[in-house]
Amino acid sequence: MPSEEGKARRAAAREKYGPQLRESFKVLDKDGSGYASVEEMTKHMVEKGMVKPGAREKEFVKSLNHYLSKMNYGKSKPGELNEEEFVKFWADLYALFDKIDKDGDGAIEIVECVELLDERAEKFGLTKGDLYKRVVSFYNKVDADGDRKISIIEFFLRLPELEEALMNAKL
Ligand SMILES: [Ca+2]
Ligand SMILES: [Ca+2]
Ligand SMILES: [Ca+2]
Repeated sequence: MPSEEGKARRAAAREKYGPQLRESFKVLDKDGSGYASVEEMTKHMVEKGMVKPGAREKEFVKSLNHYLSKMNYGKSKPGELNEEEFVKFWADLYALFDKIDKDGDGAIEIVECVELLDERAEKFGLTKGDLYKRVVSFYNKVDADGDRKISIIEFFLRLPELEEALMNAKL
């Protein structure tokens, strides 16, 4: 739901991450089509070492497709993003991530997760203890490399699942 606060956050993220995203776009659009395909984006992430080839790569493709179809991005060409759409897509993800990453160190620590969900405990009819247990178990799943930090990529890979869990109050 678009709110003034959310709008401001997304605008700030576009400003902050725009230059590096435009830089990435130029590099990854290997065929010079002016569009970033799922394949080009995935390849780029693997080349940069942000996504491990194999199972993680498949998960990345799955998340990407999920959002490309769901969020009405890639309007000018189905399944691909032009430069503006690309910047918007990833900056919006950063905006969401930065909102949870309260201390701004570029990673989501468990305490930041708990803070985020604290206010939902009541809504879900859970005690804080219950909620904490569930957060810890979900956190460990998201934190695939086990370094006790959720990176932007780990976040992206599990976001569809997290959203579903929140919607169905299963978390
Ligand atoms: Ca291309
Ligand atoms: Ca943090
Ligand atoms: Ca991690």
